[in-house]
Amino acid sequence: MKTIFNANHAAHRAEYEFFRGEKVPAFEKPERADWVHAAVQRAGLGAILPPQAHDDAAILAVHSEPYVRFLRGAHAEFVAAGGDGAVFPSVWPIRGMRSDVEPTNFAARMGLYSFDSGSPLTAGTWQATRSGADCALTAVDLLRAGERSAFVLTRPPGHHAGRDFFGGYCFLNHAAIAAQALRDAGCARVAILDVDYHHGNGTQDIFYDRADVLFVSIHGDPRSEYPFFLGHADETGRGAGSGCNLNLPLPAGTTASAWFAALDQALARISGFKSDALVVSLGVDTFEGDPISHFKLKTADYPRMGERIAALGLPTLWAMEGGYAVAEIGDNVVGVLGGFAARS
Ligand code: OKP
Ligand code: ZN
Repeated sequence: MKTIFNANHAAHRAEYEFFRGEKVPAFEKPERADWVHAAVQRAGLGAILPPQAHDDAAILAVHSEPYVRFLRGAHAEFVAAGGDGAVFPSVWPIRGMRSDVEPTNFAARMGLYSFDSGSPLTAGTWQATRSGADCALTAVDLLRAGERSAFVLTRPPGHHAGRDFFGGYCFLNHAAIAAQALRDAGCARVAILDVDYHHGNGTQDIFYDRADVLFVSIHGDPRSEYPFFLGHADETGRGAGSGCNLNLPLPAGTTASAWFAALDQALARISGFKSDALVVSLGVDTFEGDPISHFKLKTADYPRMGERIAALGLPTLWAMEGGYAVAEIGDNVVGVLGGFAARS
């Protein structure tokens, strides 16, 4: 399996984030991608390639133009106004307020285009996530050329980013960009499987009305786990997309046996959808040692995850999402990908 590595990932680097209002050292840090990169090399998973440049069309197919324009210029705008370091939102248009009028005030636009204050926007954030999109599109090109699978190794992650908002460390939704690009390349149906500990609210938001993209997610129950306000089992899709969204929330503390039972349910639904390709949002924050998550998977469980997913027999694009247990993230990711490759 080839890996498309985003060398620009390190341009996104924050000293700290806000967690429940407290300033804490950032969990989503450059070392994460470097550890995975080293593990891919060590395991001999396959060639590690740089991304090819792609234009904005595929990004604008899933994100709104005003959002992309804002994101691209946001940090420069902050600096021009005298700001320095990372910028955080501070005010949001809650229920009953207007989201349809774009304010001129910068802080107000930060809030219009975000849903939390846990996602530092730094000088290199746009460059990092924009290169992540190029990685995702390069991986799509590889699948189009007949590769069975490809791994998008990037950060920051993407699955919390919606059509017109950032949050949860995510800015552009690389998995969604890939899924849409696969559709535009001729796949009639695409399935997305999100195995990150956190519900992929952004991906669900982007495809919720659509019958051509199935979204299936296994995650910590949002009643107690981030992102809290989406990811419940009764969210099944809307309009033409009714029945094309499956959430499998599990309680904090869930161990491998219950997690793999949910995976079987997820895979049965994907199999019945008869898609032409699969995109996996690959977070390994389901690991027992993850500092911000509460499932109990062990390193030895990850190869089995890849093996089960391989049994679908679909061209598969893997997009890196979460995983914050720095010492083990590489082995866990390569465990999944190696398990998949061994059965492909
Ligand atoms: C991103 B991904 C932790 C607070 C939680 C948001 C978590 C985003 C997870 N200090 N902040 O899904 O792994
Ligand atoms: Zn996560």
